[in-house]
Amino acid sequence: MSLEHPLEKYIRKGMLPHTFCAGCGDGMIAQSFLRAVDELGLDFKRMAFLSGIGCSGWIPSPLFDADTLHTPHGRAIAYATGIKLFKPELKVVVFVGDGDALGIGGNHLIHAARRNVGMLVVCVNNMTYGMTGGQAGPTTPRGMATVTTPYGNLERGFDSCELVRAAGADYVARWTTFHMRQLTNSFKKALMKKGFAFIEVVSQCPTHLMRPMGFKRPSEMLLWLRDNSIPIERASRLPKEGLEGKIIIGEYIDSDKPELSEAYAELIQRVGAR
Ligand SMILES: Cc1ncc(C[n+]2csc(CCOP(=O)(O)OP(=O)(O)O)c2C)c(N)n1
Repeated sequence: MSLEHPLEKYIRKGMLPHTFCAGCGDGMIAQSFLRAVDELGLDFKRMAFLSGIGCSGWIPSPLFDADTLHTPHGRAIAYATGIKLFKPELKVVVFVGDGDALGIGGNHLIHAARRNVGMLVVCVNNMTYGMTGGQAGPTTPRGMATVTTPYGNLERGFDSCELVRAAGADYVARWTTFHMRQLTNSFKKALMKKGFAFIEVVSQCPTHLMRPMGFKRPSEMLLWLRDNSIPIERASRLPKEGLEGKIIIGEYIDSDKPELSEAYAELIQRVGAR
């Protein structure tokens, strides 16, 4: 009997045990993603993985035994755009933190969605700048205590899914680390999309947010994610005031608009034929 985990074949040799903090959601997201790849039977060697600087950047790099590129903070989507246009046959997947995707890298995100570049962006929203010590960021909920907002965050968090949908993405969804089965199914759908796909996963950061949130165990953070989530269908029937501080989960859009690298290839053929 083999004792190897069925997903271990996707992990680069010598990379286990991984370096995530105990109770972090990053390992759960990695597993959910690899399960989707496995269930779809995708060729891992025909995929390119990119990440920025941040805890979530460690999900593909160095963990995944595939082509990975660890880019400067906030720039992974720009590198991914270059890869997709140069090698459109590759499935391009980007793992970024909420600070990376919506803070420093916000413009790259908006414009990649507007151009509908064929890639999947997985935004791990742990509600904080994890790697640098738990500062408040663009998705930190209002009122949440962090090291830079000890009396509670005064700002409203970004709604990344609304933003990316409005910018023009083909597929947008939000789940939490409590919703692993839905997340895997969503990964499967997003991986088969031609255009720009974006999945936000709201996750727990036990190292920096567990105590400020008043919890003793990471599992309590998972229950908090469960209790604060509302399916998008139900949210659409509720008054806006009732949704303050809630995590609206589900699919925001599922469409098939023209994808940039395909349009680019057609242009090259058309101009080349002249
Ligand atoms: C250009 C640049 N600015 C700032 C930093 C410092 N920095 C490294 S990681 C990070 C924040 C990471 O937060 P997030 O993107 O939310 O990812 P997480 O670590 O929470 O997964 C910052 C600000 C950097 N490395 N490069």
